[in-house]
Amino acid sequence: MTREDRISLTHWGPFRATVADGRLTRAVPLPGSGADPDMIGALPEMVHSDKRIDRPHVRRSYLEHGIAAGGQGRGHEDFVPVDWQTALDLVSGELSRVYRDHGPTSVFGGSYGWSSAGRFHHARTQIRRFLAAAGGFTDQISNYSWGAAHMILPHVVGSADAVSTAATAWSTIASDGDAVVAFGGLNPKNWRVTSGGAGHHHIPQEIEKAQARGVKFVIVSPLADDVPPGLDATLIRPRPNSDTAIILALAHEAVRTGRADRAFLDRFTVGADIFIDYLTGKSDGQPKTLEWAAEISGLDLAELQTLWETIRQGRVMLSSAWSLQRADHGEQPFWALIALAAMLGQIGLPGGGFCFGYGSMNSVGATARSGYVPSMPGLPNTGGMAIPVASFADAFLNPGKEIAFNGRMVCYPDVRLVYWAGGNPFHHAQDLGRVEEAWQRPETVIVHEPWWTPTARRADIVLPATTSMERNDIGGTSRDPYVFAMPKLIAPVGEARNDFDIFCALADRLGCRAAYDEGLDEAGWLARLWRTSEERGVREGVAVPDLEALWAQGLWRVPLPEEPEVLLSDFRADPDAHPLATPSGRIELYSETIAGFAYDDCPPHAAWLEPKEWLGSAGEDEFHLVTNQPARQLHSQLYQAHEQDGPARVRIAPEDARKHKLCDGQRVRLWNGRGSCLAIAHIDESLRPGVLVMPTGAWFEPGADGTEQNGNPNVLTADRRTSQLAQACAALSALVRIEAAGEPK
Ligand SMILES: Nc1nc2c(c(=O)[nH]1)N[C@H]1C(S)=C(S)[C@@H](COP(=O)(O)OP(=O)(O)OC[C@H]3O[C@@H](n4cnc5c(=O)[nH]c(N)nc54)[C@H](O)[C@@H]3O)O[C@H]1N2
Ligand SMILES: Nc1nc2c(c(=O)[nH]1)N[C@H]1C(S)=C(S)[C@@H](COP(=O)(O)OP(=O)(O)OC[C@H]3O[C@@H](n4cnc5c(=O)[nH]c(N)nc54)[C@H](O)[C@@H]3O)O[C@H]1N2
Ligand SMILES: [Mo]
Repeated sequence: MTREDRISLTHWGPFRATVADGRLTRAVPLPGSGADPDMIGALPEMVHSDKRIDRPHVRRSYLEHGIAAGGQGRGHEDFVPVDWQTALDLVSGELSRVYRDHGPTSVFGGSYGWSSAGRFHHARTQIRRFLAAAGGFTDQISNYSWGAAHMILPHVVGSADAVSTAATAWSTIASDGDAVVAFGGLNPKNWRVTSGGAGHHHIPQEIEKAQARGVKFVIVSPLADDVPPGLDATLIRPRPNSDTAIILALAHEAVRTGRADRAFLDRFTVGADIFIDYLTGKSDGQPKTLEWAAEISGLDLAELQTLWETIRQGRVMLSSAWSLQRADHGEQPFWALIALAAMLGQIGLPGGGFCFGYGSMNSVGATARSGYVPSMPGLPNTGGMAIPVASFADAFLNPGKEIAFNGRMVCYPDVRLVYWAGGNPFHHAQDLGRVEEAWQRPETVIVHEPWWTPTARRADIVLPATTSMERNDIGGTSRDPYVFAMPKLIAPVGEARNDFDIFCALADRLGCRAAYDEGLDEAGWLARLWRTSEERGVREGVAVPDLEALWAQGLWRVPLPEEPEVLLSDFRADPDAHPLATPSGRIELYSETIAGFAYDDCPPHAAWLEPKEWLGSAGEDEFHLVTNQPARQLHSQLYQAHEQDGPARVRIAPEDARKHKLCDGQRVRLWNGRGSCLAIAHIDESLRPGVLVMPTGAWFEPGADGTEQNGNPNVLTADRRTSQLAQACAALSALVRIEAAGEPK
């Protein structure tokens, strides 16, 4: 029987599914959603891939010897298929042992990762609920996406909303703006994706409207693709990681030319004078002039003068992609951009001020009424603890070590058991050689995965999870005006089970079932979750369909709010009635709190600090490696569905290719002191010389000589944090070398 009437959702967009003989045979983007046909079209291949895990498996020596087997064999040994009963007994036995002998903090269950789009079956939410119910665990704080911003923004503007949930609507740029300066660009590949899946792909139209009204765009990025096609923008290509210097110099220019909006600074900020003393060089002897920034950024002075001319007058939106803060001292470019926006005095006005993430994800700056996509409630992690997200390998290697983190100390736990569901640390973590070493330390590693990912292959016990096609759910994101029903399209592939059902079975064994599932099954939970949306509708006077109607329609378009969002508009309208949640209630250009931390890597006002690795410190033949998000994948997801014709591509500028005698399409090896990987050289006329760009997403596959074979750049990136304040991922500060590689043997 063929059925073609079902709509569902992935993080990369909504689709219409064809199911024949119990298989998903075709998936096409929902018309109007703007979802990428290539990514959607790969779904059948992905769901029915031969990389699916068909039943539970246990690493051979672990099955034979238990924890006495040690962790060295992880990733090298074969697996023995076992039945569910055996696997679940093993897992619950291990959990009980570690809880009994070592306590909850020895169970590492932060399980960072994107999982899948549905809100109920979201694996990371479920594993954290389960481990909280079971007695607590070591969690992970924040994320890889905007970890530095997450920690610095509350000190500066009182909350992290400006990076997590709030943004000035794009529509106000067309209605009120004169110029947009986009640091890190506006790369359309990133709009293919939204956490929770977006029904509406709005940015290209908004940009078109803005351009038609004469809004000027300046893109600041080493890579020309960060300019959306069809946009007539000025491209400025600085050295990677030098943006803070550029932004500070623009702020200095505002002060020097008398353009700085003194009335705004006095009313809405604190610490402007200390910051200005830094800009002028009064406090450190170095005026932050355009010439100074030209030297650091490798730009022509004329380019910086043009940039200043663009923002000097009119309504200006200063935007930064999240990439800028995923680098050494990643807190600084965001703080500096807020400070520059404060100088221009347009924070809180339509089309002006600052914004984070226009270039990073589809739904940022969309006009939508939030709160109608239900979210699965968590449980308190009593007895547990949490470490910064990107510090897990460091923690596995150094139990008992103390690190500074946002004004306090965190002591790493003694991790004995690692439990991951819905993430792929062998994709997302830096310095994978070090992660491999750290991964051997715990006594037991348990992974739920639909596919044999590099992480699943490095587990002791692997439990096959269903994909979102194999269960019922509700999906969407609060920054998008649609909610989706996600009906079960096909039966579970092989013996796969829902993460929720696996945790129910374990909770039964551990005696915490009632705390975990609260007496509800899938249908019960979906009804409970949807009731929260219905109740909100009653409160807000919005007619919300009942669950049955949502199911019948497949989706619901949430009515739009009356006014487009403008970040900090309430504060601007009346800062006394709507103070920020900073100590002063104002935007903090100087933070007493951060001064009190006395961190040498995060001073109390935005400042230029040299990155540890960047072109300014590069030796001859060293390149700055930019590892951006993959165009046709969501991180490592979809890798299994694309034909792989060799390792991933690395872009190189023509003069660099000539210098290293490399031609287009040639196999190359990238290397540094941390590791090496293969790649295919792709000569890119538009790239800034000295920079290599290689997307993440290839499945980690070390070869016999240790060289990673598929082109996973995280063997080269450093396992180093942005600063002691945020302890965030700094993947985008890495120097590497390149050379020709022989043909595969
Ligand atoms: N060098 C470098 N590294 C980076 C970045 C970078 O810019 N540069 N970016 C970082 C960022 S921003 C992020 S967000 C991370 C992303 O890193 P991850 O979120 O870890 O990457 P994904 O590939 O999305 O991993 C999700 C995993 O969940 C599995 N999965 C999907 N559905 C289910 C399910 O229902 N149940 C279970 N149990 N599993 C499921 C998928 O198969 C996949 O293996 O990478 C980070 N790493
Ligand atoms: N197709 C697709 N889209 C995605 C994702 C995906 O996996 N696939 N992942 C999603 C996720 S989880 C996240 S967090 C967001 C991430 O969003 P971002 O972090 O904004 O995305 P990136 O692609 O890493 O970086 C954007 C651009 O920044 C530029 N850049 C890098 N370093 C510098 C620098 O130092 N200075 C300047 N000026 N520019 C620099 C690069 O040229 C790069 O193309 O993307 C989301 N969108
Ligand atoms: Mo991310």
